[in-house]
Amino acid sequence: MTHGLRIRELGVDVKVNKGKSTEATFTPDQTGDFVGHCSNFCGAGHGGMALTVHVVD
Ligand SMILES: [Cu+2]
Repeated sequence: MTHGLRIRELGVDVKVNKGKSTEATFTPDQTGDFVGHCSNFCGAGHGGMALTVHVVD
C-alpha cells in the first residue's frame, strides 16, 4: 500500500510509495506535541495510523 505522513502544524506532508521509503526533513520553530496521521487511505487500519512528535527545548 501507498501511505502518507502529514503533520500539519510542522508543515510535513509526504507520500510513501509502496515498497519504498521516504525521508521528511523539517525544523520545528515551536515546542510541543504534534500529531501526524497517514494521509493516504490505505485500508482498514488507516484510521489508527498516527504518531506524535515531541519537540523539546
Ligand atoms: Cu492510511
